[in-house]
Amino acid sequence: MNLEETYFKKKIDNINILNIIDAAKFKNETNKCVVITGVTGQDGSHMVDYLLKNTQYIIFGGVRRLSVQNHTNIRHIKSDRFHLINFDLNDSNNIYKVVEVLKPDYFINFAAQSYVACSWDFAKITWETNATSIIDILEAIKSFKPNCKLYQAGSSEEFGNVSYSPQDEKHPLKPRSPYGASKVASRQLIKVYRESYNLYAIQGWLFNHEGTRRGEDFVTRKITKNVAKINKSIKNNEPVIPIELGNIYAKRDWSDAEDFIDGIWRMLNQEIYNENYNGTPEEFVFSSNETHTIKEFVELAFNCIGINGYWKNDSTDLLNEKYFYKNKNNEEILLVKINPSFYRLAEVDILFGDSTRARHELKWEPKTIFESLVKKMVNNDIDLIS
Ligand code: NDP
Ligand code: GDR
Repeated sequence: MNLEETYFKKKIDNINILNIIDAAKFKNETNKCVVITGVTGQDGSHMVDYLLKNTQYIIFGGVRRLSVQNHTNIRHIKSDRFHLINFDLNDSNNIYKVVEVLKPDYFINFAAQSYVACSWDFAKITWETNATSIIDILEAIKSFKPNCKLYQAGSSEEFGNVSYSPQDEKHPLKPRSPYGASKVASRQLIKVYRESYNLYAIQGWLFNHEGTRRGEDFVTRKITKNVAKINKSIKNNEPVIPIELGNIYAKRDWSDAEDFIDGIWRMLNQEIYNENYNGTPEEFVFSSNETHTIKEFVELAFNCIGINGYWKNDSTDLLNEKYFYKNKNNEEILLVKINPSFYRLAEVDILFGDSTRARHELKWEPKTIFESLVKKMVNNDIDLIS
């Protein structure tokens, strides 16, 4: 049995992760080749779906070596144009080999230590993963495939302690966490390499984007998952376990991840989508242009299961704020309480984007509004536990 037969036989569970040399055998002369890192995560998995649907490209999805696989977000993908490769941002040699051997036309780097809250506990690994490794990617592209287009995932966290709202491309970079600082560093590296070596290397500023594949620690998914559990408990007359949250007054500009994937692809192909393109790629803000508190997200999520709750607070002690509803026996049931261990050492109080430029120049338009996003996430979590 040859490599291809063996591979596709096993591929049914997506368990076969190729070494780079074997992966290169799936390249061909006709189809362009894309490396996407972080494909087990939210954005990477959506980008694979998007490119399989909208292009004929061969896609190599980077996954890191783990003892227990976490392929939930990519398990549905069955395509002979999609292959998994061993990839770890913390290994320079691995990065060089991927670029040298596969010589991709696009390198889309979604891999990151992406959780802001734990970036204080893992400041060094956050820096090495999100910033230092970008030098390796840039060096490898410069040396082995200088016409490869590079997308590096930037963040609204770079704006941090904001100077004005809404934040646009001109807003100063004022990060508040090791995570935010690491994304500012990668932005500067990308700029230096773009200007020094004329690379098509860009880093957009993406505001929070969510969906059914969102990691369960991020606040939106944490809320929708727990709302689904509470819904089940109420239906089964079981005790309700309240959700424990940190700063519910923080404001975020939330969008649907799938809308942003389309925006990233437009940013990577400005010669097609931007009629003002002059040979130098631009970097854009992507946002919903709305901002909401965590508190509002909580209320909307509970509305999706027919609960209109009420907050009780003590203005002298915000940590005492609680969210309740009255059940059919008129008993007061606690749904949400504050746990200070979820507070951050330094908070980004408000993120509120202005994506006017992307909408005009790239003709990008989001499809999903905030209320629909919340409903989609709650319904998905209800389906998952039923
Ligand atoms: P996720 O946390 O869902 O996915 C991150 C991915 O990176 C996972 O596949 C993870 O693999 C992988 N990864 C982590 N460390 C390494 C490593 N050392 N080597 C290789 N792979 C690694 O993030 P999102 O999909 O939400 O975000 C994608 C990118 O966009 C990230 O860079 C994030 O910082 C950035 N971003 C995200 C925003 C958002 O709102 N979602 C907003 C702005 C920026 P594993 O599954 O093994 O852990
Ligand atoms: P964020 O997302 O830090 O914006 O980073 P997260 O959902 O973790 O936090 C958003 C806001 O909610 C507040 N919060 C809580 N957060 C979490 N995780 N858990 C809680 O219990 C909780 N209670 C309140 C936080 O303090 C914060 O203000 C995300 C990531 O995807 C990054 O990778 C990305 O760069 C940015 O969005 C834009």
